[in-house]
This record gives sequence, structure tokens and C-alpha cells, in this order.
Amino acid sequence: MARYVTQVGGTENWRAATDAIATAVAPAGLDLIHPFRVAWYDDAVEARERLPSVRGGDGLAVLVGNTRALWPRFLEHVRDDPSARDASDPLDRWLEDVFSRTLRSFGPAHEVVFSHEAAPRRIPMQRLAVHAGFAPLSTGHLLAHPVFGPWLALRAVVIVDLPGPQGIAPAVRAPCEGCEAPCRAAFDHACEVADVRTDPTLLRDRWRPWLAIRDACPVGHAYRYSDAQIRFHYRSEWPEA
Ligand code: B12
Repeated sequence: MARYVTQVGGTENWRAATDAIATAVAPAGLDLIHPFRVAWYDDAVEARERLPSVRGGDGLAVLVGNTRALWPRFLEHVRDDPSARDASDPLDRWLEDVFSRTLRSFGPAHEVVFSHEAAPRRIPMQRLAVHAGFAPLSTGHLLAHPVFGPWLALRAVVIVDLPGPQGIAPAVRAPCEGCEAPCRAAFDHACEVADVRTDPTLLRDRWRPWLAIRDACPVGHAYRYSDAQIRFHYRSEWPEA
């Protein structure tokens, strides 16, 4: 399976550790792997938002996410174990299982923080992605990756007891530069018809205007999720068996 591993300068052990993590989680369709130095994020946020301390600011952290590659793997899991559907958050439970299984034999001490974790362990993943040099935040309040546009999800950060990359975070290529930002009007419209920020339950029934923000982005159309995946993420709706 193709993987998109960001290349950062340096030749230290963190590169091998990043590859080991990428290889371990790849079978689950986790195909976005971005190594960074803990301090790139920690120094930019308030103390309560920092990553759990495993080694300190010079340590390695690896952001793990996915494109639409995850969906068929998740469906296979549910096909193999139909009772998985009964969990309150089947995708989150599966991801927890994937990381604990696949990183069991990963050598260095490490800690995993999931994007679905609640306070006090909640990490603002979009801001982390920006500070870590993974992707910029678009006018439509979604990360817009230079290749995949907004068609991605961030799942976890693995913080590792090894020195991380040196220097400063790589500059993110801004896909929004020079764009007329059609996502701005889509975002304003979505907030008008269903402000999910104040009432997240509105998303389930009024999801199309929120989907329109993603569709408005001119980057990454080729990586759009399938309708089934979209309906699962926006409406918690399962595809027909
Ligand atoms: C809570 C949450 C929501 C809530 C938002 C509630 C609120 N008050 O804003 C609800 C359920 C409505 C929601 C909706 C969606 N979300 Co959301 N959400 C999160 C979550 C779990 C935590 C955000 C948070 O509290 N951060 C902590 C605060 C203190 O940090 P912050 O930087 O200030 O965070 C802000 C942003 O994260 C932002 N944000 C998060 N979701 C949304 C949704 C909207 C509508 C807006 C305007 C802002 C926003 O609001 C936060 C507070 O203002 C994050 C994962 C994470 N751990 O970051 C995903 C996350 C931000 N969501 C994501 C997505 C994709 C969505 C949806 C598109 C649907 C979906 N689940 O696929 C929708 C619609 C969003 C849109 N803009 O189109 C992705 C973003 C990926 C990307 N390309 O940028 C994330 C990173 C999850 C993931 N697994 O990848 N979400």
C-alpha cells in the first residue's frame, strides 16, 4: 500500500523508529505518518495542552492519520467481528486495539494519545498538525494537505523515548495561497444552517452543508471518501451489509 511519510532532515534513530511505527500500523490503512520534535508543538501551546511527557521537548513524536485507505480495512474488521458494530464508538475502539496490538513489539518506551480522547488528555490535533509542519488549516477550518486536501483524518500521536528531529519544523506548503477560498462561503453557510460548534448533535441530520466545506476545497478531489465512508463519519450510518 502507498504511504505518505513526510521526509524531515537528519539521519538519527528517530527515522528508523518512524519507519517501524509506519510499518506496524499500515495494515489498518493508517497511511499518513509525520514525525516531529515534541517541542515544535509543546512550545507553541499552553501547558495544559502539551503532550504527555515521555522524554522531554527534544523527543520524537509521530502523528498518525489516514486517507480513505482506512475504510476498507475497518469494514473488514467489522465483517470478521460483527459484534464490533455494537460498541458505542466502533472505529475508536478498533483503533485502540490496532495500536496496542501492533506496537506491542515496538522497542523504545512510548505513549499513544488518540485524537478521540477526552479532556484532560484531549490534544487539539488540528493545531498540532500545523505546528508540527504537517498541513495548514484552511479558511474552512479544516486541515488542507497539499496532496489530499481536507480528505484525511488524524488518529493518534505516538510519543517516543528517543531524540526527535533537530532544528525547526518544516514550513508547510500552503494549498490555500492564491485560492479564492470557496470554503469560506460554504463554512459561513454551514454555521448559519446548523452551528454544530454549539450543538454537535445537529451534524447527524444537517450534515450536507458541512460536507460541502470539504467538497469546496479544490485540492484532493481524487482522494474524496466514498459515500459510505462519508455517511459513517458524518451520520454514524453503517453501509448495507
Ligand atoms: C470535538 C470535535 C468535533 C465537534 C466540534 C465541537 C466544537 N465545539 O467545535 C463536532 C462533533 C461538531 C465535530 C465535527 C466535525 N469534525 Co471534528 N473534531 C473534534 C475533536 C474530537 C476535538 C476538537 C477539540 O475539542 N479540540 C480541542 C480545542 C481546545 O482545540 P482547538 O484547536 O481550539 O480545537 C478546535 C478545532 O479542533 C475545531 N473543530 C473541531 N471540529 C470542528 C468542527 C467545526 C464545525 C468547527 C468549526 C471547528 C471544529 O474546534 C475546536 C474548538 O473550537 C477533533 C480531534 C482533536 N482531538 O482535535 C476532531 C476533528 C477536528 N474533527 C474533524 C472532522 C473531519 C470533523 C467533521 C468534518 C466530521 C467528521 N467527524 O468527519 C465535522 C465537521 C467539521 C467541519 N469543519 O467541517 C477532524 C479534522 C480533519 C481535518 N481535515 O482538519 C478532526 C481532527 C478529527 C480527526 N479524526 O481527524 N468535531
